[in-house]
Order: sequence, then C-alpha cells, then structure tokens
Amino acid sequence: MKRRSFFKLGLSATVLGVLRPVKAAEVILDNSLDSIDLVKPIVLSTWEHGLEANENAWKVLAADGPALDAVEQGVRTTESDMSIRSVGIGGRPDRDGHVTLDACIMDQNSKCGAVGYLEGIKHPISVARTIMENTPHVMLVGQGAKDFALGYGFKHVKSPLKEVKSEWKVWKKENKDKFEKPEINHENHDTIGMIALDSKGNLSGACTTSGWGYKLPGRIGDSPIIGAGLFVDNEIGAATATGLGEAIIRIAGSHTVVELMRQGRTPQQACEEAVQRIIDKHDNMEGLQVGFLALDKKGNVGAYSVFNGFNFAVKSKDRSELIDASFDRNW
Ligand code: SD4
Repeated sequence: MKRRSFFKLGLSATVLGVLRPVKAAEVILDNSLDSIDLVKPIVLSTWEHGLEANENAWKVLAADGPALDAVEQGVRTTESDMSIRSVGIGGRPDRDGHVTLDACIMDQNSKCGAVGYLEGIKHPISVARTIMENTPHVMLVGQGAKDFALGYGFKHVKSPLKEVKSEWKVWKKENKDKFEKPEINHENHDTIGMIALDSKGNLSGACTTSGWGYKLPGRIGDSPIIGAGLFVDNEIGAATATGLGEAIIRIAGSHTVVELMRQGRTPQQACEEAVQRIIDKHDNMEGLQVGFLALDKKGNVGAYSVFNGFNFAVKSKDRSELIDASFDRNW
C-alpha cells in the first residue's frame, strides 16, 4: 500500500475511539506496514525550532546513520540557539537567576541517560549521552552532573546571557514575594523533544530544556525523566512531551503514550488518550498546556495537546514541514 498523508477535519469521536468531538484539523500520516521502506527514515520534533533541528538530524538519517546520533545532533542545534528562551544556556533562569538545564536521551536498546539541574554546560543532551554510555547510572543532577561533565571535557560556559539576566531582574522586581502561576504559554513553550526512526528501522529520542521559567530553585520537570518527557520502546514506538512538566510526570506521559500504542492505539489515539488522562486528573486546566508527539515503528505519526497552539516539525525524504497539532480546547 502506498504511503498517504491526509487531513481529517472534525472527525467524530467514534472514528477515533475517544468520547469527545475533535475540534481541530487532525493530521494523520497513515503508513501501512508494507510502506515502511518509503517512510523511514523520519524525524519529528516539537515546535517551530524543530524545523531547523530536524535538518541537522536529517543529515545523519539520510546517510543511513543511527537514530541515536540523529536526535543528539538534532537537538544540539536548538541548544546552540541563544535566541531560544526555553532550551540551553540562553533559557530563562530559576527564581534565583540560575539557568538550569534538564535533558535526556534514549536509544533502541532501551539504554538511556539524563541530566537535571545542570548549570553552565552548552549541550546537556551530550552529557546525558555520555552518562548513558560511560556509567552504570541513568541520571545525574546538579553539581554532580556538572563535575561529571567537566571531567569528560565539556567546557563551562558563562551563563546566563546579558539579556537573560536583565529580564530576570525585571521579573524579580515584579514578583519579589509571590510565586508565579504555572503557565506554559505562547511565549515560553520552546522545549525540544525529538523522536526518529532510522533507515534500519530503529527508534531513538532526545529531549532538552531549561524548563519552566522562574521555577523554584531545585525544580526538575518532566523533560529529563525517562517515561515522562521521553520514552522509546524499539518494538512499539517513541513519544515525547512538552508543556507543564508536573502534569506530564503525574501520568508518566510519554511512557503512557507508548504503552497505549502497544495496546493497539494509533499514535494519534494514544496522544489523545494521554491528554484526556491529564484533563481527568485536574479540576482546573487554566494555563495548563501539555502536548504529546508520537511515532510508531511503522512511521505513523500522532500529536495532540490540551490547548491550541502546539505544533511539530516533520522531516522525511519527501517532506519538511511544520504541522499544527489537533487539540482539546482553545485558550
Ligand atoms: C518543563 N516540560 O520543564 C518542560 C517545559 C516545556 O514547553 O516543555 N515547555 O516542565
């Protein structure tokens, strides 16, 4: 069967196996098992900056390189971009003015590595990979992660940048005594989660962020937590998450999406069901944006978010585009 991609507008709940009408254009890349050779390699990533990140991932995938190298190279693009305020050392600081970074990586053998609350290192994703490949551990945080990185030759980079500091000073003045309401909105949504299927049919994923701007010092979100911000099972598929990490952790979001695919849901259905689970567990969804992005072993793609505004970038042999995810409700 030939690969096809199509838009489904306003599909009924029954068609999708969910109990609520779909309110936005839903994008389904529907690939049959037979067409997998036409589909792979493929790489997906969250948000608009994913377009550029995918291009660098693609250089690896197009040369028949492993998905693991592709996702690492891909998200390093975003970590290097100082204009992005939620990834890398150009990201927003915590409420004490420290830019602290979270990242994780997972490969086709379920090997994984993660860093949390890492300061002053330009490529936390590569530190995560170094932990995965050189230690018996999965996750290092804070000063331990920093010392480990320096020991492996990563350089300390001065951070935060001037504008990060001046923005923080303004924020500090305005918010001296109050704790900022949790809100992941149109301006601060730049975490990158990337998942890829390589030409040999292997999956890997990476996720990296500076997290929730002006978070409490010490806070770690979903992004470095395997099963929350990212999960890969090479038999089934891969998923990544963006949005308010605390909500994603509560339902082990990315793991939930992959397990739903294992039970037979399409990536799209799995993302929708995970979002619905978050909605069911919260009395008040105000400002609580979460989006999931998923890819199965056959190259089928799904994405869904609580609110409108979530988009993702897709790159394969014949396409490179930004797609608006379908969603549950408007802001
Ligand atoms: C966090 N999930 O630290 C991250 C933030 C994010 O898009 O994804 N923003 O909670």
